[in-house]
Amino acid sequence: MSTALRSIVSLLLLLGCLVWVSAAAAQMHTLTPWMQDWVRELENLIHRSTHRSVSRAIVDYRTSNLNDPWQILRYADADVVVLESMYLWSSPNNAGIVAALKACNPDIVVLGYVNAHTTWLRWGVENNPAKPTNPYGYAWYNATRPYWSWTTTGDTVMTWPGKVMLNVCEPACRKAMISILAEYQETSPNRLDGVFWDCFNDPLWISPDAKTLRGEVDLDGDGLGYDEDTDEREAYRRSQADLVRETRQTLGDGFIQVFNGARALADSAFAALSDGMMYENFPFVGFWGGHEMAQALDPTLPHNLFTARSWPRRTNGGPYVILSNKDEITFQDQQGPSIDYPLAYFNQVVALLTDCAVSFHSDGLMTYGKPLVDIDLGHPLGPPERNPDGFQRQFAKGSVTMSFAEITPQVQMSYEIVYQGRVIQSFHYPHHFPRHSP
Ligand SMILES: [Ca+2]
Repeated sequence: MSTALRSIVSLLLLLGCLVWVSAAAAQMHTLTPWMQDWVRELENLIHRSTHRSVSRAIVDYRTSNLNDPWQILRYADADVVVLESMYLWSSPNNAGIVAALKACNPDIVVLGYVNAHTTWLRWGVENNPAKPTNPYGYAWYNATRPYWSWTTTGDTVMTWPGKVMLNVCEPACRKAMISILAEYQETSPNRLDGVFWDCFNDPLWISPDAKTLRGEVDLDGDGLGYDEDTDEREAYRRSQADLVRETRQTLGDGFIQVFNGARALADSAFAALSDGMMYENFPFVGFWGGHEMAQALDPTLPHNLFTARSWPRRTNGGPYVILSNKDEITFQDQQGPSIDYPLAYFNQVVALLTDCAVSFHSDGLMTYGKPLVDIDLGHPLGPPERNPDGFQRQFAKGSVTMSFAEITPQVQMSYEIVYQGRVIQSFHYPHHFPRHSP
């Protein structure tokens, strides 16, 4: 099926869905419980643009198949979507998916997850050169194969299990990486709004799971390990900014670049090169020592979230500053049972205070997620105000109040969200409302 035909079919199915929802909503009492949930969720989606005070991101590294109207509707509900480029540029199932998302939500921003300094080993091994199943990954692997990096004893540098580090200090390496992005952006049925670089750290970060290296990382091959080599560390730092600038030269100023990793969260000059940044595992990346959430909102710290949000560019609709946390805390609540409470709900409160976006997830994985209900307080009436123990902010139809008075390493805050005089969501450990699920 051609891309155009596929898009038309998707849209027709979507329109069918909406008509069905309208009809089904009128007959709600005749539906089974799961169908009632489905109808309510679809109604939420339909009313998306006027019923949400928090910008919503979907950061999903895992979902490979978006090719049905239901999936399109779920993802089109977001303001920003980050999906693995391999599934956008290589999967024939997903051809035209970006156009379908934009047909549902013209304002949606779709970003492709791309490697900032690595290649998957499996992208070379798994593919049959005559018929690669992942042509984008295979092209990336081959284009960057001359630029693998090595240790002082000749071992391959891996920064993540199965991911080889590329020598991004080498201009030709960056050129090869960018040429693959440009090629697939130009030729794929999916034209992205930009990329999500994973990841930029300073100093170089290597996953504890990948630390089986023999010898020391030696990007410049001078026999001196990265940790002792001042020039090498500076070259690596400089290469990250160069990669961003060179990508902008090739793909244009309007091509969005969002950074993952800790560097932009503390380095304002580097963040200023971006269109946004993600706090992965917020607030546990970017803030160390002491209570991380209190640090994130401490106006006396130079990299506090109120300040850091102002660092990225605004020329492409941003800044796209995303608070992501896939984890949950488990505790006995007011009625005794053990419950799992997503940390994303604390982050949603922070987003209401700071105008950041929140990414919810599911099952403790970096995949699709959403809050049970969207918070609809209308527009903010001003900036947040400090109260004795935390912050509050007034909105046209309600308010949000949070406090650090009773925090523990596990409990990030207490909070209340009020809509038209009524508490609609709250957390006062171990009490929470709504009780069955936040
Ligand atoms: Ca060296």
